[in-house]
Amino acid sequence: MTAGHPGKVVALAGGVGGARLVDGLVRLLPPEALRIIVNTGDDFEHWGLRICPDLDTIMYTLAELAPEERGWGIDGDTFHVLEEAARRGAPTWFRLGDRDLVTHLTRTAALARGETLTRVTATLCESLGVHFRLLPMGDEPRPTTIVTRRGDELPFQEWLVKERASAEVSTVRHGGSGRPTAEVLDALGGAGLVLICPSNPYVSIDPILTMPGVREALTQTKTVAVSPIVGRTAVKGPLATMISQLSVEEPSARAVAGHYEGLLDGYAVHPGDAFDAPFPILETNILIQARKDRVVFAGELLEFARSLG
Ligand code: FO1
Repeated sequence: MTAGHPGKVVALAGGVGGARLVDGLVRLLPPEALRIIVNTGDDFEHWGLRICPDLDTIMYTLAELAPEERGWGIDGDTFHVLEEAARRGAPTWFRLGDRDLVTHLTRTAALARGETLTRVTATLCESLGVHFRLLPMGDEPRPTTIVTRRGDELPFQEWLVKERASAEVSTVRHGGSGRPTAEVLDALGGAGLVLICPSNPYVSIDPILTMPGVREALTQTKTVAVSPIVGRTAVKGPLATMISQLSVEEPSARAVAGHYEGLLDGYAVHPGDAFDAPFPILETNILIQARKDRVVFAGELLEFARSLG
């Protein structure tokens, strides 16, 4: 463990699953003790706008704007723009709400003025009363591409949303420069604990882990992951099928721990999913769709992490 301040926590997060754990952590840690490094591999251009789904999902969740069950977008948003776009023949497979669009318009304009994604994310969070630091993993695009068994190369959102994750995956490709921001490396360097959120390891956590300097930082810091799988099924999204397609393993909490080979000092799994591991396992309820469960689990997780010494 580095000399990092024992209280400084860094969370690596993707979309809905990561947002829910972070929503619990922010009720227990002050802003100066928590940094959230967010996947930008899902980001894409749509309608001429820069869309950052994972950054927005976490921001809206912390602003208490996200719908509790669905997890993304703004609860109660309207879709008049989308309906008009449909009338004019524009692509509407990615549902952008009217209030959600303000985020995309603001971000796209700021980036066009030369602002960094890190800076515009901070401004957007402040405008929504979110006082925690959301750090994009990098300021340069690092688009995730899904290479299907048929050999097609699909941008992530087209695979996930437009094709409803129907095409079998043969590999996941991370594009772009892959340089982490100084803020990300600074957060990792000073961390006493890194939490890998219950996000999809292949498309939400790997884009972060495969950036230079990140994996090395984790090997020198106490690192605890939360399983994104309960039994044989993913808590959210296409993860279970991806595990069977991308690894020789059956989908399980154990398979995900195997994917993080060598990084974990502890692992939280749902009751019944524990296994023989070279690190301690916390077996507790990890289903935290309901807001009230998020802070309960986050508290148990921090206590478990502290118990690791
Ligand atoms: N997911 C969908 O399945 N369908 C959508 O139409 C959709 C729209 C959308 C708009 C804004 C946003 O921030 C997220 C949105 N998502 C949608 C979710 C998103 O595709 C995934 O949740 C993340 O990329 C996975 O982490």
